[in-house]
Amino acid sequence: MGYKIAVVGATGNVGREMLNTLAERNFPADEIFALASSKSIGRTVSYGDDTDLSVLDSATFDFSKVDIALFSAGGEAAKKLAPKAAEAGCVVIDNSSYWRMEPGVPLVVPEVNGAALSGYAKKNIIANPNCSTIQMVMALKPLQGIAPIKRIVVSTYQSVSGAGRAAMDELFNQTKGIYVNDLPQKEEFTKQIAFNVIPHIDTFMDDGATREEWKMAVETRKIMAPAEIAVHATCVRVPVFVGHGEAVNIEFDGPITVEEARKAMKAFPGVSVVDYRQDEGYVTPQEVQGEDNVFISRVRKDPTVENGLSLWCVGDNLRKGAALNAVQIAEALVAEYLPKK
Ligand code: 11C
Repeated sequence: MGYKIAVVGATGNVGREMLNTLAERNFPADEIFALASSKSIGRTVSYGDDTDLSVLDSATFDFSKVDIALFSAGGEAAKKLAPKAAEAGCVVIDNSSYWRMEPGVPLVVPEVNGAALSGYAKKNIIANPNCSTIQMVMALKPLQGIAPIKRIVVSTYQSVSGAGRAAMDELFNQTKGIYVNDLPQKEEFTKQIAFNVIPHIDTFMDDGATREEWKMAVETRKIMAPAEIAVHATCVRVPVFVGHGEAVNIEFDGPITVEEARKAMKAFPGVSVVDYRQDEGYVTPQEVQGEDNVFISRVRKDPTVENGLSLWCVGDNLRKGAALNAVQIAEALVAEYLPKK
């Protein structure tokens, strides 16, 4: 006997990665349902090496048939369908931003604040954080144990897969088009993404920040609570297919050495430190595609403040940044909270 699982948004970048991750990690599933909007009915998606699942309509699916529903179907589905699924009795793990800041909805990175899961039954919904937040808090949590963190200034270098499959196609087609002097129309990005970088992810807010930048601040504070960390982010899209990079500058309320920081991050589950001050002694986004861990390099003192460190952090935004973190939440749920099957 195992659990019955639904993946909602199963044809998208993250949905497909959720199915891969469930299969790869031998999640104790009896039955898996691949769900998507009505326009994907009739398609199939892979689950593991030799199973194809037919895509079913998420709008008409009976969620009382499943124990856990992993949602990666965007904000509208999260708003309308997630409460319906949760009321039907299954636990929803939602990858959109819709529920993240809702009181009573845990926002969880299991290695960082797994204990927050205990509050899941209030709404039967758990939120998966934004990919750029997840990889940053994985680096911050072990450091917080050495000296309290006061302030973060972070610049992100985010791959196009964060914006979906059509965005990946746009990078590919623009790159090809430039070589043959036939540049396709922009559709997914506001400026050319091939051979360029775009300092604009998600919509603009009244204070001039983008929502992606705002999310990094508020989500970090919710996950790292009760620490009240100030976060100032600049989020930038770069012409990389998979893997986000982040340059993180951290100001502490007490002393911390580079050696202490490296040692603490190395010991933290899900984090690898690759940091040699020589050619190739650091990790780049291209190297982390398909990797589960968050990789830290370029740890160094920031001499311009009393207790400051800078570091470079990279992660696969579709795995730890999305699908893997959601599956790890599901694993923690079955290990500690759901009835045994
Ligand atoms: C990006 N981080 O790279 C975004 C994708 O709030 O879940 C995920 C957006 C979110 O475009």
